[in-house]
Amino acid sequence: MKTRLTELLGIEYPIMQGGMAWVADHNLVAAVSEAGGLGIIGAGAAPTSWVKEQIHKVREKTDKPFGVNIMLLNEYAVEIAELVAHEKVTMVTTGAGNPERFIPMWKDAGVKVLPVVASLGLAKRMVRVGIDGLIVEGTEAGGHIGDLTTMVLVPEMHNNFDLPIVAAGGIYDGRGMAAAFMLGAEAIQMGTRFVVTKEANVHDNYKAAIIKAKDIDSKVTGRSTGHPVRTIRNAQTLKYTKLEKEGTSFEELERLTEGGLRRAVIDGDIKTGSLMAGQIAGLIEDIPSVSDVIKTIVNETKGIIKENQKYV
Ligand code: TUI
Repeated sequence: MKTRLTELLGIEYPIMQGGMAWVADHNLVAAVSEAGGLGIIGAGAAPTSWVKEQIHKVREKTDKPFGVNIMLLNEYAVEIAELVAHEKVTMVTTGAGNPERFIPMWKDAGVKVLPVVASLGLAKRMVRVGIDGLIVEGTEAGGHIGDLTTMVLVPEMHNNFDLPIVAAGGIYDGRGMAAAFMLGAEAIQMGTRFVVTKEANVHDNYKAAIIKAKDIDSKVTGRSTGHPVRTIRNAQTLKYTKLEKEGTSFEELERLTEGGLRRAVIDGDIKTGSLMAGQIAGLIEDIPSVSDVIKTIVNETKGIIKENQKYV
């Protein structure tokens, strides 16, 4: 499975692991990279020292390439951006904002830059500054999201740029990976699928909630405040939706969800925690190892692509 992205990043399979806050630590990242994909540390809201420690711990476990995701709302985003350049991490991804101002520094350090985008306008600005590829994330994804689906966004970006595209949002098996290739992507990124693996340091309650989730359990809150977040519905989303309808201020709504992801991932509080997960939560039924996830999806994708030859 050679694509421009396996070549660019020096990886065996065009499969990346989303840089999820509180979830994507050295353990998960090293497991994904060791299995031939690309693990990505999720800096989330963490301080710079935590990210530095994770980079060093991944390097103790594997000599394979890996990346760092910088959530741009993090108060230490500037420092973490500098750390990534200093450590010469293979690649950096960004979320929840515009990383334009950091791009020249990363390029000078030889760090590959693949921002996560959810709309064409932002992608155009970044391409002008000079990036190596785009992670195109549809609204099916978990956590902080945009409006458009993966099905529409990937061809939209493919029409506009001659850059390798990573499709994200709504992918968890070989059918999704093959479909992403058909839409013009040259790699996929998965988040929720990697949350529910043996290696993910995530509370068992969280993994169980994803396995239990049905199709309609995926909810988006915060559309009215301009900060839409997809989670699995629980007492917290119910309360949030009610307050949102009543026109509660953004600040008050923020207070309700503050620390919610930590509560869910670390404490296993599935009632008032933010159970961020993509729409595919409804389809996930098992807790495999990371290497089984990667092996299975690669085999399924190859099988589906061969099988579809019958149509031509
Ligand atoms: O970033 C993500 N997913 C995330 S970040 C996160 S932590 C968080 N928790 C609560 C509230 C806010 C953040 C959980 N999940 N995915 C990548 C992504 N980026 N999706 C959408 C965007 C995005 C949205 C708007 C990127 C840029 C943007 O534009 C801002 C601008 O400055 O133009």
